[in-house]
Amino acid sequence: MFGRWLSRIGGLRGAGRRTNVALLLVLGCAALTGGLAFAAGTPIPAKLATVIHGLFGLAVVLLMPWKSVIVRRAPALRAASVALVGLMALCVISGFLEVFGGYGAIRRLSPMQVHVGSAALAAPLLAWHLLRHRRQRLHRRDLSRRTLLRTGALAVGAAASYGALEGIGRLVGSASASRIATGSHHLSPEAVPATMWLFDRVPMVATDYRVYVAGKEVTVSDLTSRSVTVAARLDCTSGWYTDAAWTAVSLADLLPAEHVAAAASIEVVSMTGYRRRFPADEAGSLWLATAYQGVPLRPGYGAPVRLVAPHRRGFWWVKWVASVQLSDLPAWGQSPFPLQ
Ligand code: HEM
Ligand SMILES: Nc1nc2c(c(=O)[nH]1)N[C@H]1C(S)=C(S)[C@@H](COP(=O)(O)O)O[C@H]1N2
Ligand SMILES: [Mo]
Repeated sequence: MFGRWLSRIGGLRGAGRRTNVALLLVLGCAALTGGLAFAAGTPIPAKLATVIHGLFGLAVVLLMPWKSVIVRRAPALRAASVALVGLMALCVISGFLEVFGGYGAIRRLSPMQVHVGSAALAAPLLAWHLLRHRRQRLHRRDLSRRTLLRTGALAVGAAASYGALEGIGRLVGSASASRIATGSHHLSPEAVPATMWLFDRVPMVATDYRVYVAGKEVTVSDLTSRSVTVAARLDCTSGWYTDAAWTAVSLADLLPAEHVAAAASIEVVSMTGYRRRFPADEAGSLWLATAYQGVPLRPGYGAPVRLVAPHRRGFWWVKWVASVQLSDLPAWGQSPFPLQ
């Protein structure tokens, strides 16, 4: 019955090359906007990226009836294609779990980690899939009124599904209703997990720990004695955020103003090698913290010194800071996301 209804509105029998092209474009845009959602640290760009990402994610789901017709027509299914389907299903299901289920780790994996992980694993399989089925390009005659209408229908379908899901989420009081612009869910300051970006490890810390700030040694007690209390939101891309108070000193108070003015960027390096580079003019909004909620930092959380970067996502908040260096390299001269 449902199938017949679908075939009336869009012609399921018309599923074919154009479905594949549409799916590829939509998947590409989903991956791109997902990445942008991770990169955005401020509310408006973050909201734009997450909403548009949600729309593309839902468009992937809406194309499934057509894609499944193509799959059923195929003479044989390759193992790689079946794995690709499995990973895409995992990606979409974990995406919904993240939005509606809230932050919750199962065996130390959050839905968001499964979501991005499955998308990343699917990428090489998708590339392989495209090589095996490469005669799927767009033709000039595809730019027809009919294609335009179908694209419009897909966009309207995605927007309507998005609106409906958000509405239902609000009505039933699901976690989706209270998520912030980046999509993250609230955790109390005490409940925050010690979080690694990828493969970093908690380092051993010497008792006479020193931080090198523009080449000068600074002790932990030097930092603490110059600190103030900073309220900041730590918003991790694994799907949680917390509002907490940090005891911290501004990099603008530690670095000579004329050197900051002459530099292009500030590189903050961890004892582990993990590092992030910031535009030099952000010095005033970057902080070296030694305590959290009035208590000295704990080992997994960056003790004895970590960065607090209130306007940026969690992966910028370098833990176990070993050095802060001014540099002539531009801030964009780094990988957009850490690799360790
Ligand atoms: C390319 C395959 C991908 C698909 C098909 C996909 C699909 C989805 C879907 C269906 C949702 C739920 C949307 C909603 O109901 O609002 C979602 C949420 C989300 N995805 Fe993806 N996604 C993909 C890749 C990625 C990547 C690569 C990232 C990050 C690097 C990402 C980050 C997010 C975020 C942050 C949310 C939560 C957004 C919110 O709270 O509104 N996604 N995704
Ligand atoms: N050296 C180092 N710093 C790091 C990370 C890391 O893996 N290594 N993870 C980052 C990420 S992804 C987040 S969300 C925050 C988490 O801080 P927390 O452990 O205090 O929750 O630290 C950031 N700083
Ligand atoms: Mo994070």
